[in-house]
Amino acid sequence: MITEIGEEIPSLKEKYAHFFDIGAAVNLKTIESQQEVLEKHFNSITAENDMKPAEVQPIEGQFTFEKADHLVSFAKKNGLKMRGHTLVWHNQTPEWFFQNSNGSPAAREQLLLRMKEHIEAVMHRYKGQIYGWDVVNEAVADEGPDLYRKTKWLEIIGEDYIEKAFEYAHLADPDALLFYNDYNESVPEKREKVYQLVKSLVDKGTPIHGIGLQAHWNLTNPSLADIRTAIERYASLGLQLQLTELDISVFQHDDRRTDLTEPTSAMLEQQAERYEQLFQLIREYREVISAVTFWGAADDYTWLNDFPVKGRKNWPFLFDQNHHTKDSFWRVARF
Ligand code: HAH
Repeated sequence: MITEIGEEIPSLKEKYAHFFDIGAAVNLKTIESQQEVLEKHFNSITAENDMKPAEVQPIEGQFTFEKADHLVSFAKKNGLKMRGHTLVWHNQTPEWFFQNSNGSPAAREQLLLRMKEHIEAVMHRYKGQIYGWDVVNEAVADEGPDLYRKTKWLEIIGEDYIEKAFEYAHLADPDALLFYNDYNESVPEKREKVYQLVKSLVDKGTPIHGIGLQAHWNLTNPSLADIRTAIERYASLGLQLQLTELDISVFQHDDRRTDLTEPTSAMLEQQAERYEQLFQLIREYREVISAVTFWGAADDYTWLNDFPVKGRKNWPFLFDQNHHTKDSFWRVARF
């Protein structure tokens, strides 16, 4: 495909072949509607929702792998790598995990067993097809003095639920790369907590291989300096890093406007500048960053539509609604 100015559109995954994988989160709709862009520019996918506990084990012992299987065969057919998301999380996890049939809270041993069986079932099914997993997602508290987010996992099992999850995952598939994944990961206060948590795992000899920086960012936050510090800090643990859910919202955190039907040109310019600076920075860290996965592929579909503001669209990616390259794309691809 040739642009108006006669320049051929380079493939992002080819441009970045010597740096890191370029991934996209997908679902059953987007593997069809975005097939071309996925095939040309990406060499890795993640299931946006279809491998979460609520999707694969909605009822105890009843596994529903149809959607996940379909995404795995799409990856296979197109020669894409696949990362797994996610095994242990406080969200999109059915209540049955935490309860007995009479409604009373599950005991620690019961919940550990359920965790182990869940991890085994999912990882065994995709062994050899999924190279790495977000084993624990979002276990750190955003604010305040607490290190651990208050969840049922924590409440019932205690702080060692995290290391247990990694141990079970390593037993289930010793070849899989195991990640701790979180958001607000570059905010200094939370960064130090994530560092402390992961350091304690490493010090205990827990099988963990990487940290996933979700990278749900916007046009100004976090600062490049904070992103750099987070990368340096996490890398000092000797683990590999990935940006696992990258998107750059065109709205500031407290912006609630819902009137825009398309992004302003100022937004697009700022976004392009931001993407350029970000990729310049992360190219410096190619030795420690093994993959950069966007939480979507093109602006026609993003989880940020309606979140966190209902009735508001967002345009966080490198490709527009029609899958055409944005300025943001060219600033990432030309270097
Ligand atoms: C992520 N949470 C999840 O990891 C992913 O599974 C989901 O599809 C989307 C985002 C991020 C998050 C957030 O940005 C704000 C509040 C809670 C969670």
